[in-house]
Amino acid sequence: KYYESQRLSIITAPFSGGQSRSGVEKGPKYMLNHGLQNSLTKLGWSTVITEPLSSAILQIKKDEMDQNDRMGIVKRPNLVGKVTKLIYETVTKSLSNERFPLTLGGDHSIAMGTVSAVIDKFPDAGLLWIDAHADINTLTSTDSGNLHGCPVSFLMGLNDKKMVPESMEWIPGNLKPNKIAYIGLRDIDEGEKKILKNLGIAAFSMYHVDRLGINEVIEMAMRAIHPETNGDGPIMCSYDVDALDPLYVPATGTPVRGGLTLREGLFLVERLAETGNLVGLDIVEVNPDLASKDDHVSDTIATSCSIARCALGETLL
Ligand code: Z70
Ligand code: MN
Ligand code: MN
Ligand code: MN
Repeated sequence: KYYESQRLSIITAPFSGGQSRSGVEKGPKYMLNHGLQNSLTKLGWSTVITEPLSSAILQIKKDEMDQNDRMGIVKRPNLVGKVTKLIYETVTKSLSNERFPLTLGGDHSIAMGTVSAVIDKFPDAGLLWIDAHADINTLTSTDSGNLHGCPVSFLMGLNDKKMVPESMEWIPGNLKPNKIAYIGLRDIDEGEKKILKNLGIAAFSMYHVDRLGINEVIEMAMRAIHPETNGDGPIMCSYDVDALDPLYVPATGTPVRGGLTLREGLFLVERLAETGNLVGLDIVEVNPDLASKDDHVSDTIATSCSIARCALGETLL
């Protein structure tokens, strides 16, 4: 239904400023070195690589990486605001050229840019947030001050306008609570639980995956974000690799045991590909520096590239 001409942009987002562990900015390079572009070409996608942060980031880093970029405990709000705006503009350009945006992170703060751009283009898009974490902390609820734990609150406009730093004022913040569903949750802060509950957000944790099975959970999630059409409508998928069990993705910033199996994690995106409704995909939180054994890096990169290929039709006949 969408992207029938099979055009795609791989958008690199080598950004680590939304959290405190360096190395996650190396994710895109590792995935590209694994041969991701070539494998997508083999699937029939005409693919370009776009690097929104290649030159700008260096200057921005010099300006902002200093200790002054803080708002209370919130770390690097100006840097995150500027970087995510650049990503937003690049995803917007990709979409206006009818190219599927596949964005490679980087930490999950980059989704402020990618999801905002997809919603501009597809106002009725629903968001599937695949993650061990809810990433819905606000500027006041965050305990860590890491903005990769907050992108959903900005996408939904939950933060007090007077508190939002100028650099983040560009975020439309128009995502409605009934347009997001989570899959894979298992490490949620108390403040986040209250937000999810108060807003009635569809949140499928590992409990639901065990109880209902991944197939039923996906169908329920799609129906939650597109209730009027029984699940049929454009879908943006923001995929944090820590949704998967650390067995398959050990090299990530915040591994949490008891996650999705490899097949559950791949089936999820295979099903999205099958619907023809997927209009954008992020793959984030791949951190090659956080491997304690040699094969941890290759396992993590191989799994992350599989997510992209399955989402883009590899296993469809
Ligand atoms: C916590 C916070 C988070 C990923 C950690 C953790 C958020 N809720 N997200 N790792 N990918 O800091 O707000
Ligand atoms: Mn996570
Ligand atoms: Mn926590
Ligand atoms: Mn996340």
